[in-house]
Amino acid sequence: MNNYLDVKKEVAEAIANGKPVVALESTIISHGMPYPQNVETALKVEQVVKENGAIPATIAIIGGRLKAGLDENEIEYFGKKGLEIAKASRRDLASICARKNDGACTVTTTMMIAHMAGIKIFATGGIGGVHRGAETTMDISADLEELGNTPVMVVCAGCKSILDIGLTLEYLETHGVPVIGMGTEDFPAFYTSKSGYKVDYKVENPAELANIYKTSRDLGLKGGILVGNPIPEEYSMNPNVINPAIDKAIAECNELGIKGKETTPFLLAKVKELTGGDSLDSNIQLVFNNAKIAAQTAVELSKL
Ligand code: PSU
Ligand code: MN
Repeated sequence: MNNYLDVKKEVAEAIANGKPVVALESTIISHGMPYPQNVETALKVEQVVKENGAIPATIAIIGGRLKAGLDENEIEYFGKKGLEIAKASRRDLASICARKNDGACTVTTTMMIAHMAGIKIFATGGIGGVHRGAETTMDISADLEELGNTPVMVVCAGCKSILDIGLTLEYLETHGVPVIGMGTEDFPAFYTSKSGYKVDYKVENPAELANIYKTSRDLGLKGGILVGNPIPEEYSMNPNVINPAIDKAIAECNELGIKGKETTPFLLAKVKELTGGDSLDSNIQLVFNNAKIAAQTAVELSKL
């Protein structure tokens, strides 16, 4: 297959036998949450995938090796090292592998490595997108480009309004990426279930998601599919708390002149700081919820 790729034994066996597998990202471990909650959450997410009938494959780069599936020690290593591990997007992949460095995989590189390994379904928290003010900064996440090119289904809780959600959806439309709402007409906004923007199609269950994915592959369409799975009501945040925190984080980011790959981590950390533990708890719960839907979709897909 590929000399840089290591597929964990149980993941490789599942793929070879057409059994359900779900990819999980590692930027959320190293950069998205503090230690030790990041490790606890990463292990629990794997547990949720298993409870719902699929094999988890957390994806990362270790010593220049592309890893499809980590063991507990490797997850602990990623959680402990945290921000010391470089965030790896598409443009970083060759340099990180050539130098035998570690890399925390974003949605982009998780999709790439999942696809190399033959994994079709991926669960995460939120995706990157078109930043507010992108009409002058041109700051658009590589995640959107990857969704346009790589045939992996990404189950997320929408995107945070640190982004321009309307422009993010426009960009996805241009690149031919279907945006599907899991049980909703509204594209979710991560901490809250509604962004005010509509999805392209609403589905009622994971079997429908599996059917759309399979049909997309049968048609030979090249890109991915984005699923917006709203945060469960009991964990959703009060918009009057979260929105001012997001506005404040963006204002500070602009004042400090933060740019490029630092923008998203800065905004995420600032929002967390301003909203305290509440947003962390919501963040953890929505990832579990996405892992469940992704696993159930992978199970349905394995029957088709
Ligand atoms: N948005 C979130 N949570 C995240 C990220 C984005 O709400 O954890 C992470 C993901 O790994 C995503 C990456 O793929 O940030 C996007 O970074 P950028 O905007 O620099 O492309
Ligand atoms: Mn960017």
